[in-house]
Amino acid sequence: MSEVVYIGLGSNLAEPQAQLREALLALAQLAETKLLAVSSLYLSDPLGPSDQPRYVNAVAQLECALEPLLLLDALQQIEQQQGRVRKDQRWGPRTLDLDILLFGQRLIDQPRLQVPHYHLHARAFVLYPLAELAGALLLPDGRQLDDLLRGCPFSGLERLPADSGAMTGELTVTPVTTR
Ligand code: ROI
Repeated sequence: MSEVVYIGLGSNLAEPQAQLREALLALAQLAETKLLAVSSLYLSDPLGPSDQPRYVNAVAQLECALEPLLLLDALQQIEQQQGRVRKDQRWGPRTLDLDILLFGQRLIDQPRLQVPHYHLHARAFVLYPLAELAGALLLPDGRQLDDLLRGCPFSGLERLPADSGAMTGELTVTPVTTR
């Protein structure tokens, strides 16, 4: 059975837009997975230490028949391929972060994976791109995306124009901009 999955993408090192573009190409090639849509790209102020570059963030919508932990393995492999080095510094800069935000209507609480993503509700750089792809989303724990958006101001965020980034060229997913 396939489920609709939302992945958060983030990068603030080594040409962040190119990192996201590479990652989207890799997501489009995953087994048992179809890339359905990609949000706009957003520039965002760093959450965490402020002496790091701004991030580029986006959200991708997949249809996925892999089990969640297998998808997590695949995402971590993409992060590694793109030079992700796990450092000691908490919330430091990174070449690529791929987070499973939502996996169908599943609630997952395992050591390696918590879904919905723990910090989803508090992160404008996740909620606003997610809202582009999924207007009236009901989370599996009963929360409404609209309510989360109301509690999370659009601050420190800048939506980049559609032609500026990851979705051009051989990747033919149309950015969905309903908001
Ligand atoms: N800050 C922003 N703006 N975007 C991110 O993707 C991001 N990712 C992280 C931390 C370090 C928490 N800060 C971030 O992992």
